[in-house]
Amino acid sequence: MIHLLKRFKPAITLYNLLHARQLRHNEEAYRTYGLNKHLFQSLSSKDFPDKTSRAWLDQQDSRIVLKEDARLASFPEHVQTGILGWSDQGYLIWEKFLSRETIADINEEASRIALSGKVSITHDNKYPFLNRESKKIDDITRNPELIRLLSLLLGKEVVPFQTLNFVKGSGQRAHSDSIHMTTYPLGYLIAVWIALEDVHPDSGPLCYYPGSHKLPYLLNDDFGKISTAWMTGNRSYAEYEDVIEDLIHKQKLEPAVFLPKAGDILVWHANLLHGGQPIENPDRTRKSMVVHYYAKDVIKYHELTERPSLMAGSR
Ligand SMILES: O=C(O)CCC(=O)C(=O)O
Repeated sequence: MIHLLKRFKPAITLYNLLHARQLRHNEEAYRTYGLNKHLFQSLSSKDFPDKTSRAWLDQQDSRIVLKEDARLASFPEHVQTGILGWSDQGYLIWEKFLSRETIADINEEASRIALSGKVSITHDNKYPFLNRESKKIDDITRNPELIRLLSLLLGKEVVPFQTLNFVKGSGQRAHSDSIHMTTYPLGYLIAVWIALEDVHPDSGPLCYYPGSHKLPYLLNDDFGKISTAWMTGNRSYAEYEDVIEDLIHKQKLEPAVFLPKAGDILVWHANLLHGGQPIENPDRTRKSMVVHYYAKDVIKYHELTERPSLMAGSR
């Protein structure tokens, strides 16, 4: 019953009406991109004319356009290499980005909030939106050096949307974040994975598929999730994951495994396939935090659920 209600478009509109203030961030972007819908209505890729990324480093090669760019020199040398390889690889790693003291602070804040029961765990292993509960965590998401890097990669101002904290590995199957957090034009999401402890290979590390961001974006229609005037499409998330798994086999993509030290970060592209490796030792923790960012001035929504994104404190 709940499942049907979540797919019923008038119920989505009602839910959105109750969260009207958090939808205002889309107002100007609807005008900019000529979207003739009300802010409260459901939204999916069917409402847009194309599935092309307009992010500048998808349209041009970072190795060419950033080689002589003065902004490059302000980043550590290994990060400069990552930035230059962005168009080709779809990810970069920044080692020792956060100090051990900052990591200890985040871990302390995360445990404090978890123990307080203020935020409930989702999908068995994720604490969402701890940035709304802790100024220290929120400050990390707004770290000026990080924002400078992400804005350079997207070619637009970025805003944090969501944090996800993990104590253990996610064991999540491979996916592109653009099925969950979607933009029009496409390509304007970017994510940062922060190691909150040294990651052990048995703990279910993050894995990712270098170069997979260049594959076409796989959205609802591409796995048969077809909506009607009244209902959003009826396909499960597992069916999406099956299609991605097939794609990985067909394209013979090889995963890379991220085994960072505490404080290292990995930044990934809106369409880079990634997931969590199986957990070999369930006693091991894998403390980590993901921050998802949108470009500020694009349309932000959730393709899977066909809802516009709610941005707390927007405008
Ligand atoms: O940390 C992981 O294992 C996966 C996280 C992830 O897929 C995500 O946040 O999009």
